[in-house]
Amino acid sequence: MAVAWDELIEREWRRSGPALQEDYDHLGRQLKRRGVDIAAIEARAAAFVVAVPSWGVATGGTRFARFAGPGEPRNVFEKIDDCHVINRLCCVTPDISLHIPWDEPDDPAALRSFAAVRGLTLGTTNSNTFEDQPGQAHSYKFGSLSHTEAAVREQAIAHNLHCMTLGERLGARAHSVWIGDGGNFPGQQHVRRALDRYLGSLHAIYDALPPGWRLFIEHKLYEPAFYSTVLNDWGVSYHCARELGPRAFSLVDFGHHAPNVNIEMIVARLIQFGKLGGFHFNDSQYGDDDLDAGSIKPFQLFLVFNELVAAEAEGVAGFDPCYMLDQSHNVTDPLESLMASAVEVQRAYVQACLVDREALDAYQERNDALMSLATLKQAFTTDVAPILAMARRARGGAIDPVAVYRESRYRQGLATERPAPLRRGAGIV
Ligand SMILES: [Mn+2]
Repeated sequence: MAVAWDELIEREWRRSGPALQEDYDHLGRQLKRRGVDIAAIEARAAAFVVAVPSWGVATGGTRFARFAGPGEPRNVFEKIDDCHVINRLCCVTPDISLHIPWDEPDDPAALRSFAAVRGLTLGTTNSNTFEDQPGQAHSYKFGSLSHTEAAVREQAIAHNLHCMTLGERLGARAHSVWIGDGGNFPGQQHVRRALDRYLGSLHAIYDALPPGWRLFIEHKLYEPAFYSTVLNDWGVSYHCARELGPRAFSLVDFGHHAPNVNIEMIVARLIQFGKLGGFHFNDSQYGDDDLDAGSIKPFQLFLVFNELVAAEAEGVAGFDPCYMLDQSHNVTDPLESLMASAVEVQRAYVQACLVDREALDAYQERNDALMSLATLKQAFTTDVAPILAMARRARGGAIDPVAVYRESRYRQGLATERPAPLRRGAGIV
């Protein structure tokens, strides 16, 4: 669907540019009083990158139902087109995380160049051994990499190796292992043996990791298994990453913890132990709700970035986290949710860049609890929207990505261009 983005963006600038400039200049003076150079912060905002998942541009669902929207992408090329619109407007998502086999291309080289001409890369592959594919020899109903039967484990290992071979042709640099292994009933699994089998399978995958690649594993306390999971928490994830070797890292998905778990503490510890691989951003009220990043607990998101920016500032060795959105958009236009979420994640990063670290260190040394929090709150309550908008503007993006997207009527155009048969049924993605 061809849209005259430049024209729309210029029209927006004529309409909203003067007010933005005024807000930006005012914020610049305010930050200067705090000893902060707004241009330097804007440069950091502009350098920030968060990947979007290929599967995220299609409408998600719950165990109850899925309500497909108009103009859904029908193949991976249309998904890349949608990802391009997101990055075109918010300028923060040039990388795509590809799910195999949902978005497996027949011709990897063609997909890679299709993405490249749109300024996009395909940085990570994600395996799927939590559902059966047509014609598959063995079922994953009772697990994959940790299955009791060696033949099932071997099939799951082979799929992961296939993902990495494909990823090399796509220009990827990391592989993320997805599993649904676990038990639905107490006693169903010998939990220690299941973990031993999982780790054995992971070793085979790790040994085949292409040069320069990183391997990511992701803990989750429940779902699809509802009583126990093989990689149930960050401790087990850390243990496995350490057992595997220096190129294996733990991912933190915001929805994969019990309510009230202090996620920023987990992040700090993984940084400290050199095993933080990156993030799957989303937000959660009860469990793995897959709500939009920053929609429920923006302060938590900020506190996580506070740990990340501190590690960056202190030059922690090997610190190089990979950021990705991992959400299921059930009631919104996925493109709008992804744009808004990318901006929320970038906002938390920029707010964390405003923390007066020297002052915070001094308050911490003096055990001044109240002023330590006040230092964080000063950064968190600063409205950095003008910085984010100017960073987008400088790179040809929109001041308000969602407003320009709606004005473009891109979605309405797709409804005609991509007629889809009515797909019933439930499903997370
Ligand atoms: Mn995830």
